[in-house]
Amino acid sequence: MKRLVPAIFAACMLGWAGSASALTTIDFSLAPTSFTSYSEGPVTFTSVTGSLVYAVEGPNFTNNLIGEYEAGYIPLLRADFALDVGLVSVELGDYADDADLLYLEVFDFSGVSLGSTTLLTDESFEGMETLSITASGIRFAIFGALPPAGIGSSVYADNFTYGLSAVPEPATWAMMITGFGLVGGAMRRRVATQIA
Ligand SMILES: [Ca+2]
Ligand SMILES: [Ca+2]
Ligand SMILES: [Ca+2]
Repeated sequence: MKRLVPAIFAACMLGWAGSASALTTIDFSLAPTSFTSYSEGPVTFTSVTGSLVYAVEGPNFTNNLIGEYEAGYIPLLRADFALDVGLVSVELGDYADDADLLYLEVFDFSGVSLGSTTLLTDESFEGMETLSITASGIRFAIFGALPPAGIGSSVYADNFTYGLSAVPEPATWAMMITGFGLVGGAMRRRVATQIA
């Protein structure tokens, strides 16, 4: 029993850590060539303006998403989650024909921003950069490129990654409660032995 208790306790802690670090990446190899809404698992991709989104070859030579470009607005993409998410990461990139202000922002279920990040690439940049945000209770993300006048335009998006919030799942909770109970029981027995 004395060896078993630390082992169960360690297993509980590993289970908790495991639920926080499980990441899923969507590489858009299964996405249709163009769509207004596309779901993969618990994630649904749309454009913020309701326009078409294309799955085309990007600067990393695999399928990327890119918003339909129309003069006068900057196409932004949106990902909605069917459950709370604790991490969002996306690769954004472009070719060397303009400067881009890469952008990722995450929101809770009521639309309150939980964090945002940007990265300015210059006109000579060609390729992909990774933007990521960790926060609890993420329900949707908006990503692409922001305007300042003169820069900003479409950018390509790929390898959209999300991780579930760091909340122990029911099975983990059950294991933890059992583990704490065993630890408590062992401690009580140790106290009883000392008194005797
Ligand atoms: Ca891809
Ligand atoms: Ca560019
Ligand atoms: Ca661009």
